[in-house]
Amino acid sequence: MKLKEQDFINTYRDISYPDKIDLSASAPSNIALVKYWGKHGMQLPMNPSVSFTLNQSRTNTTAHLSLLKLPSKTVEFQFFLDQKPRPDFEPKIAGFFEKIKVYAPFITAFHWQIYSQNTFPHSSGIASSASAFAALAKMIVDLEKQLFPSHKDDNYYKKKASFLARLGSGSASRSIAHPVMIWGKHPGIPDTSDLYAVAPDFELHPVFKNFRDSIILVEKGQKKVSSTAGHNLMAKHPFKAIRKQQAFLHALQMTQYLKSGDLDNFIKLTEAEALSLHALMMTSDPNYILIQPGTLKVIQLIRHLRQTLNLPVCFTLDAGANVHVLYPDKISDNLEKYLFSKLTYEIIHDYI
Ligand code: 2P0
Repeated sequence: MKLKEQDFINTYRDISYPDKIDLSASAPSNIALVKYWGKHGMQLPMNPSVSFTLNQSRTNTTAHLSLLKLPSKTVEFQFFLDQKPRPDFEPKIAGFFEKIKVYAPFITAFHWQIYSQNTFPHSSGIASSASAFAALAKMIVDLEKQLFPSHKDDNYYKKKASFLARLGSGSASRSIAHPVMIWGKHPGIPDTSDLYAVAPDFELHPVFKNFRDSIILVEKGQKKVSSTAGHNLMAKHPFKAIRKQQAFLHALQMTQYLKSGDLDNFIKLTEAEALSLHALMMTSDPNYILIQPGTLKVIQLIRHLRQTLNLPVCFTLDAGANVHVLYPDKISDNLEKYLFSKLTYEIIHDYI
């Protein structure tokens, strides 16, 4: 069932809360196959996106809640990353709490001490906002379940977690379930919504079941241009209309390939999407370039392996220089021999 914004508002009042609550949640990162690039309104996507959910690259979060004597207007919290206080992260989290307060008013009754940890190295260039906000959103939905026993089913709570995560970071909406998630309303894909991501209504074809994503860290460190700034540049992008059209077509085609197991077309489309994303950055005003010489070198090696050894391997890119290498598990040895061992970059081997 499709849910509306009002369906996510918690309307319970006058509940007596426990003095102390401990919460924990874990959420994975995800890699978009069809990219979310451009947004409007309250974190609504310009076009639908389709992603693989990763497994190893995750954020694990715990929170110790203490009941306040008087409920506060804003959420009172402290944030720790790897056990160290990180006030520099607090404005973004405070903004998230502000946006979700109306859907989860009970969060203001407590002081939150939040401890977060990523399983991937800090400053590896892997975006942590998707897994971080998904973990926080899952925790808040768990709290709602504990405080307000209701008849609502698991499906509702998953959608609510995705809805809340979206308000923290768009791509976080897709880090709520696995192995494939679709975020954004598409007339040709059932049950899709701009408000939250959903798992498709079909089984992922076995060809993709043991798929791997090895992330080649061409460039570590903070992003030079934030994704939020990149999304905003789409509002007046000269290719906005054509990109929308392309992404709607690609989202539909991608779901068809994931269902039918059409690996050749999956490869073609996945790479086309990655290149479209970076072409949009290179043609915005102002324009910018995130790929590095190393990115192109890895891309050329991957294409060479496909042509000469017929290996079903392809690449995709996030908003950065790192290359995600996607391939079935059964060609891992070949890739180790002909690709990974030839590179000096650090590599994070993950799977979907
Ligand atoms: C994606 N990216 O679909 C695209 C492709 C990066 C490249 O969504 O402003 O951190 O927090 O909603 O989700 C990265 O942007 O941006 C992103 P906000 P987000 O994964």
